[in-house]
Amino acid sequence: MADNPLRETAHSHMVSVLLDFKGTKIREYCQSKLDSGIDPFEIFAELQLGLEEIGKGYEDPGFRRYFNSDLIVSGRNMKRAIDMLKPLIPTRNDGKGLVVIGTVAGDVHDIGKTIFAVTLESDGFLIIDTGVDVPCERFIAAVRENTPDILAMSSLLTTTLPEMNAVIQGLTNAGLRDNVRVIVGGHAVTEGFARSIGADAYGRDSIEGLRKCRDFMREKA
Ligand code: B12
Repeated sequence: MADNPLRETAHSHMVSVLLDFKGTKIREYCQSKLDSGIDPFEIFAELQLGLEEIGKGYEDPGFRRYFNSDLIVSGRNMKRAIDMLKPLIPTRNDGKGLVVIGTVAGDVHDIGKTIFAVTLESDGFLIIDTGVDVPCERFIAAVRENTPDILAMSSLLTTTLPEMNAVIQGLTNAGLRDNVRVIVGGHAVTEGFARSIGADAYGRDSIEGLRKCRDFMREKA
């Protein structure tokens, strides 16, 4: 585990909480934030900064060195935070729109996708979460069977970006593309990429994603 910093960083405390192998610090961290009246979504956003720093150190050893084990431990701790905070977020279930969501094939990152799903749920959308590493055919079957208003796909790996294109092509070939709006997001996705594959929208983060999903539903009304 990396505890030999090359450089003290802005988010050192969050990083040490995220890299706590036992998982006790993350619970204490979330509880102390809640006790000071901080909103669960704000806690997610803060922790995301810590994860970004770990990601930076994983890819750039000159910054501060992190390893695969650090990605695993920080991912587990972030999941603990989601498990602890999610029940505190009220869901509205007022049928604002139905969203099928998943992380594309080859990619097992599920934290961002889950936070986006929780954000939508708290705003009144109904969610069908197909999970991670979702093959193209499963996305298409979920759209055919559930006729959602929106299909939301997440990808954190540049290597799995082509999957998003394959799903959109698959929807077109199956005659389903005109009935569903497609939004894409995740660390590897850019606005330009979203446009190039013919997605209807790109969300840089869960708040921008929510705003665009609301726009879809307004246009449909
Ligand atoms: C934790 C982590 C892991 C954990 C994930 C645990 C889990 N249960 O999810 C584990 C250990 C599994 C992992 C594995 C790997 N990882 Co990883 N991982 C990370 C890390 C540190 C954090 C990811 C995260 O959860 N971020 C926090 C969330 C909240 O952010 P987010 O996903 O971007 O989501 C936000 C927005 O993007 C948006 N969003 C997300 N999805 C969607 C979808 C829609 C529709 C919308 C609108 C918005 C939206 O909303 C969210 C909230 O605002 C990142 C670093 C980083 N900077 O992201 C690397 C990172 C993503 N991993 C990386 C790599 C390389 C890997 C591995 C290949 C490592 C390896 N050699 O094995 C494997 C791949 C495994 C696989 N096949 O998927 C690279 C990817 C590089 C690239 N360009 O492809 C990163 C960027 C690290 C780096 N800088 O090099 N990883």
